[in-house]
Amino acid sequence: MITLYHGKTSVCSAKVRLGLAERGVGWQGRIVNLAGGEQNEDWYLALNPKAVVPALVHDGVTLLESNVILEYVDGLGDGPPLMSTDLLDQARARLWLADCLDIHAAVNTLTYVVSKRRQILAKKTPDQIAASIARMANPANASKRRDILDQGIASPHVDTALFTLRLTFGRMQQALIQGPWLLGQKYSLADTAVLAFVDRLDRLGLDQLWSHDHPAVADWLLTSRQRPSYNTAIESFAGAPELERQNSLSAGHWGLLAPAIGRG
Ligand SMILES: N[C@@H](CCC(=O)N[C@@H](CS)C(=O)NCC(=O)O)C(=O)O
Repeated sequence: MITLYHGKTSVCSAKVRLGLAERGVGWQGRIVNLAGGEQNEDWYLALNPKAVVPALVHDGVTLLESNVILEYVDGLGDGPPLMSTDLLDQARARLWLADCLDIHAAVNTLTYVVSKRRQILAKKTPDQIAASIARMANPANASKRRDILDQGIASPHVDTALFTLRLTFGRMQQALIQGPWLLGQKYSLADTAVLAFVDRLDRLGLDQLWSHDHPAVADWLLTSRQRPSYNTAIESFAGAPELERQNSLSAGHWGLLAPAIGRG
């Protein structure tokens, strides 16, 4: 039996759900309420002391880190895995998986800077914010959250995020010219790994990060969303992307980020 501990709109969770859907692997889910801080409760810390999702338990064994889980579930499905048997293609796919660590940090930064920060500041008093940060079991995540809530667009995390994303979309454009997929003709684990992050940025109304200079990314996103796994793993949890994008645009997300672009 496979149990996935995941967050509905968590990008790292969506990445694993995509892998499960692509490979037709059966699973049962336990949603961890991230906004409510459930990841910091003792029962979850016993599974993942880093207080982050996803965690996957298979026959009593706990696996952590979305990259590791993704490669594991890829091996569980019937038929050929999404990770190629060619050594060079494996290395190229693993480079995308490795990049996902930085890409996730960047997407997390922008999610908080353009969207969640405003919601949190509007809903919670300074004392409530301090208390919820004090409850965060992971000190690295807590200090990043504090900095972004305090500084918003001026946080140094924003420059780091924009640097990462400039490299990412440049690299994606270059790879996708030989596409339609990141490794060329064949859909691979690299595409599965990266999709949830680009999908989130698009939902945040930040598609101008790639739409002018890296148009192949937009085509790849469109094609990826047409795969049945997208609906099963992302849309059925997060809702319709276009609706969210329109809401994000009217909330002025892009306008908030744009001044930082020349700086990043
Ligand atoms: N490197 C980890 C990162 C996991 C991670 O940071 N997950 C986020 C959700 S996408 C989380 O659980 N955040 C907890 C929090 O915000 O307190 C992975 O890829 O699994």
